[in-house]
Amino acid sequence: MLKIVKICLFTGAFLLCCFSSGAQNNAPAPCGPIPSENQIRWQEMQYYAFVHFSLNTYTDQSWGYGNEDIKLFNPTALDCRQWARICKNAGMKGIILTVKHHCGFCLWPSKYTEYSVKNAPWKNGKGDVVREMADACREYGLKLGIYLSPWDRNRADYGKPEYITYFRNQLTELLTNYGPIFEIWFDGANGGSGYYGGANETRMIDRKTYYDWANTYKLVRKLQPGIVIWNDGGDRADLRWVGTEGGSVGETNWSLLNATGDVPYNMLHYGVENGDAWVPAEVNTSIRPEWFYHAREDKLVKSVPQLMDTYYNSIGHNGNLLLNFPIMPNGLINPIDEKNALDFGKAVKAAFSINLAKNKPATASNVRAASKYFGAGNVTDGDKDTYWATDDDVKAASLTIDLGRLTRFNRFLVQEYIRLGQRVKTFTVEGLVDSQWQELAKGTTIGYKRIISFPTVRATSVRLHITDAKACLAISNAGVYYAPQILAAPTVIRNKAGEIIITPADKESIIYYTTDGSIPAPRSKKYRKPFLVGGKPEIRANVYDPNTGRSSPETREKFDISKKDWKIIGDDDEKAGAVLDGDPSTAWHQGKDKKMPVDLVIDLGRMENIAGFRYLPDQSSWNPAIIAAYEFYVSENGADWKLVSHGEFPNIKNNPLWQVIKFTPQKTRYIKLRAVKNIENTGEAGYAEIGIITI
Ligand code: FUL
Repeated sequence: MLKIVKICLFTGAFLLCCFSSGAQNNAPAPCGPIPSENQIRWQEMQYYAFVHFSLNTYTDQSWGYGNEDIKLFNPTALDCRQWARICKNAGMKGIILTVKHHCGFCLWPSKYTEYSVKNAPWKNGKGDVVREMADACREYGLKLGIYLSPWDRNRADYGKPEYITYFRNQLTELLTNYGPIFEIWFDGANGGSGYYGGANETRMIDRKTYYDWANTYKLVRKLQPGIVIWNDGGDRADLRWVGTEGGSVGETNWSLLNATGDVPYNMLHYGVENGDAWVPAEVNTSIRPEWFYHAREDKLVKSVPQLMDTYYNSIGHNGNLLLNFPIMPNGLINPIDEKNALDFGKAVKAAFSINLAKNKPATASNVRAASKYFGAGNVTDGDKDTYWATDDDVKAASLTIDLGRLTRFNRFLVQEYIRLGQRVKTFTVEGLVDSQWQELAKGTTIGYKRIISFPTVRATSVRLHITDAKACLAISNAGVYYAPQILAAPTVIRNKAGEIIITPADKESIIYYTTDGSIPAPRSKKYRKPFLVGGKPEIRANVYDPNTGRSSPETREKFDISKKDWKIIGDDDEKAGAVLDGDPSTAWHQGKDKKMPVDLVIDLGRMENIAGFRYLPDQSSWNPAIIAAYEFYVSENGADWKLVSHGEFPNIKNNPLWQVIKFTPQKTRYIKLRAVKNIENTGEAGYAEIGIITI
């Protein structure tokens, strides 16, 4: 009996084997270029960190010139384990460290230069940041990547063939001594002015030939066979830049480029549909406006809603996300950056940890050879190695997932089986609502992962309808999610006309507000559109999610009189309106070609009794036009002026926030803010907003 069972089992297994290997042989042929194993491993990482730390951290620069004093490098609390802990807890899978930025200073004690940590006061020259980073990554289960700037403004031999030997020697040190390196970053900034060992001159190189990338790549791959190479300057590497550091890649995003030829912005941002090389997109962006730390940006750290946008525009668009932390001079990640990154990680988890389509039955309008091996169920089985495929001539088909009951959702996630290339050109997503199919969203490419957002819907089934593809379909995964609303305090502004505009972080949120000083709640007024309110209103507002019954923290704004009748005098530049539009994100600059002082004169339209003024500098980064010293005048007729206040705005460079200046009450119709000095001693004065304090 046992023998019979054994024979049966053996025969069964044999038949199954024949069946599946037969089915496998019938797999779709690859469509165009396909990823290497290294690229697949990299793509599956999805999210990892950049860390910018160098002498720039101590000089408040973004690019060092190459002559910065090594003695400046002396972090008092440097702790790579803090960086690794934060990255790990934020959901990241690795860290890429700027071991040498354009200034040439090396964070490891390289044998080949004196311009490194070995001559810094930090740890008496015995420190090695790369070693500490590698150890911390190992401890926290993160992968390590290296940013080694090809441009070196310190080296005397930069621009000569000898420098290439130096560069490769350094690569050899880095790729030999610090364990496995998952990615190497060769930045595209190349050649220009610099110290160059004291020459202080401009050196240009031929970006295409100088570095002899082909041989450099050979060396890199020999030393680290598992690595992926990012290069924005030279020969095509494994990964591509997306043409912007703003944190997004195109909604249409092919993981393809041409192996040769120039790569203009549109190719970087959208890929090349019929490209002949697999070069997927890495979206690099910083959690602050700049890459290196500047105290003045402490108030400009990206918020959770901003980071979520970045997530949908990178990972949700078939890209990987490389998010930068600028390290502070003490050697740590700033607590605001830490909090926002961790909260962002939690928001991603809250949105994507429950796949409502998991293990749900799926059917398709076509299944390759009508074989179970390529069946629709493969997209909901949670196995990344199985996929639904169609017959060779079927480039449009639909897949329906039965959710089993009325289900609330607002995100659809879909993945192609990229081992066979990237195929899908267009698709729609539909929901079965009240027994009717309703279109929820449309999309173009899919690639490794596409996440599509739409207003919350309640449906019993979801249908992916692929409307066009380059070849038959191979879809490995589909998911349906309900992402809770981002309950961040809304922004409240009052425009020039005196209207109140309230904007939530999440388009779906319901906003409640009050104008009588009471706490906003679901029984308060619901905000629908901008509304006019007179006098000096106080607005309190928050957002509310009826699905969870949770509210955001509130925003409380007290406004002074309306600016409806105000006029900027003596300047007819249309953009000047930005000063009075109530929107902190718009700004106007004047006096670019002038010398200080620069005056901003405003006619208030009638006599007012004022006891102070408010100034908000331009909020964009790296602008010199922030007023540092001022005089403030009043006038009844616009001709005879009286100085009522003067002085400096303390710490405005580092902290460009609202400045509030009070003085003894004055009756006036005209006001004049005179910029006496800006933070860079140039002739330009910039303003995001100007206000007055009336009594
Ligand atoms: C740029 C560099 O010039 C920046 O300083 C920064 O390192 C960024 C990641 O790449 O091209």
